[in-house]
Amino acid sequence: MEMIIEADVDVWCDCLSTVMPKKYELVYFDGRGRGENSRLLFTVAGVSFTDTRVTVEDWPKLKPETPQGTLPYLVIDGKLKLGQSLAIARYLAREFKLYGEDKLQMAFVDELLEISVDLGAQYEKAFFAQDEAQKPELIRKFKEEQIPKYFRLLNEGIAARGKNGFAVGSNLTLADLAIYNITESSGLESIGDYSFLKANRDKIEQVDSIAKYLNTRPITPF
Ligand SMILES: N[C@@H](CCC(=O)N[C@@H](CS)C(=O)NCC(=O)O)C(=O)O
Repeated sequence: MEMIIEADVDVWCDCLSTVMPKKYELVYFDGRGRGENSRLLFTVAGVSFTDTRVTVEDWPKLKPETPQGTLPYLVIDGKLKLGQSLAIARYLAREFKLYGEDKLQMAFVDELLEISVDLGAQYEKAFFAQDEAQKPELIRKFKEEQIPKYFRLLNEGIAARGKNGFAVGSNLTLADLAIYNITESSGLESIGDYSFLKANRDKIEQVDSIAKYLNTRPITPF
């Protein structure tokens, strides 16, 4: 399945067209998972991209053509393929100036991004466990132990690094999007207990381009 996601041109400046590659294609499964941070970056930047969603049936024949045998990967100008979700997200965040305003802010963005990755690893361990018999217990532990631990870390991080609801500094960055994405996957039942995290989610949902995207993106189980 392939969708061309047209940019909402009003939200981004003309100057990008002179420095940006002309064409982007993001290739991932039909889920949010490791692809969604990049889709959100395109959305916020107002940059069009082709959103290619590979089916489980088509995956074995595509796998050998991917940079590291995994998804997602990004195709730039129809030729250059970049693998690894974090490399892609960081590249796009730098290109779209969504990586913080100075080197220290960039480090803060990385700090929160890495916490979201750690939480994502715990989420995968529980929800994608191969052993079906063990799965309910792993999910229980995830909810009772991992969510409080990582939501607290994210909450404290936002309190320490952000302003006016944003995770780092006073503008939207990759950190906001990574936190938005992983908290959605982890489960939002207890988010009200974490006031900075909750305020951050609310802030991101109020961004026009994101609100529009959330209303139109495919609904997927992960
Ligand atoms: N470190 C890689 C991990 C990529 C990864 O494991 N992707 C999974 C989907 S989320 C995948 O491609 N699974 C299919 C396979 O390994 O054959 C990244 O962040 O991009």
